Amino acid sequence: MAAPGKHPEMRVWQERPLNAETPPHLLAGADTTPIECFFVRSHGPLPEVGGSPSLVVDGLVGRPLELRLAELPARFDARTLTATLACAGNRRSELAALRAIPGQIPWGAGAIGTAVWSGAPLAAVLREAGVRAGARHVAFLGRDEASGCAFGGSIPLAKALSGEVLLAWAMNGRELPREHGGPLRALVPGYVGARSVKWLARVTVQREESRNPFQRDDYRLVPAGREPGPGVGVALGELPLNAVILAPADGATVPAGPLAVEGWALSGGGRAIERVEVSVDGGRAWSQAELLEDRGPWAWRLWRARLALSPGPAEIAARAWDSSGTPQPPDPAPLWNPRGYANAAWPRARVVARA
Ligand SMILES: Nc1nc2c(c(=O)[nH]1)N[C@H]1C(S)=C(S)[C@@H](COP(=O)(O)O)O[C@H]1N2
Ligand SMILES: [Mo]
Repeated sequence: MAAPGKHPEMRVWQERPLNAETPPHLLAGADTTPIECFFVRSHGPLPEVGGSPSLVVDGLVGRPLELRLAELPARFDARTLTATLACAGNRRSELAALRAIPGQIPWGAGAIGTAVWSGAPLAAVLREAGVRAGARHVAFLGRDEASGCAFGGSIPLAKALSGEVLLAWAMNGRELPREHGGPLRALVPGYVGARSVKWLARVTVQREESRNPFQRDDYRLVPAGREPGPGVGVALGELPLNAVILAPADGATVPAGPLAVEGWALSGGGRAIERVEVSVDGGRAWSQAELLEDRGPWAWRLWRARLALSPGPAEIAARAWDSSGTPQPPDPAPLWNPRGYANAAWPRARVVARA
């Protein structure tokens, strides 16, 4: 299966709607991900956005707005930032290997990418509308029909006013591509991808969290042993501290001797990556990885290390720390949850070194 406009080596889980992940070798070595290599996660068909579409801003505001999308760049000062977008279901396959997770795409570690996004800060738009007392959340609504309703979700008002949340119309210096939510999407850095609502039609300031099924039923961390349902568990927001090994591939055969290992580390909430360590014996002894260029608080930090492998099997592991000092959990088993979200266990690559 191939996806139009996408790299031929993308892993296509579903063609219509398009759901495709990036294989590790296309993510390695590039701190921003080219659009043709950027993962796509869509719950419903691409909406037709014709005519002169507008964005409605309503709810608990002093002045409801209806903004023509074409006028946004002239009306608001654009902000450009580098941010990693990660699906909450990234690395689900490792959880599904422990216990089945039916009805969900078994993403590997490639439902993630980093781009340079430009748009109007949501804070500036909300300032123009005037947020009223009692407001606690800001809800987004898309134009697509995803399982019977438009896709939507919400974020806390404090995050919405933070300045880093964009109403984005450009990605990597190009007009926002349709499959990534063009002409306009929300971009919520440091949060699970699901809150970065594509094909944005409406922004509603409100007292409560969004009642959209993708906030109320889906994209919630449900305790193991409970049935997912409306309001069960917590709505996902900030991303956990996470890291992935991009090379060597899990299961690879490599020459014994020096081995280059590379990957990414990312934290939510804008916390900086302080340290990444790698192990060649499954996590008993560790050595420091080198952190590559810092692209700011919302982007992953690429890292690399050189290890020495003796002939035979080896288990390479990695772990990251962020500025809060939080460690990553060693194993995915205690993280298992019915929908398979938020796997942030140490990444491991089992390899065989040949003399
Ligand atoms: N309108 C709409 N917005 C959406 C989605 C969707 O299906 N419809 N999928 C969400 C999910 S789950 C993710 S991970 C990201 C994926 O963004 P991308 O396809 O640009 O990579 O978009 C989010 N925004
Ligand atoms: Mo997602």
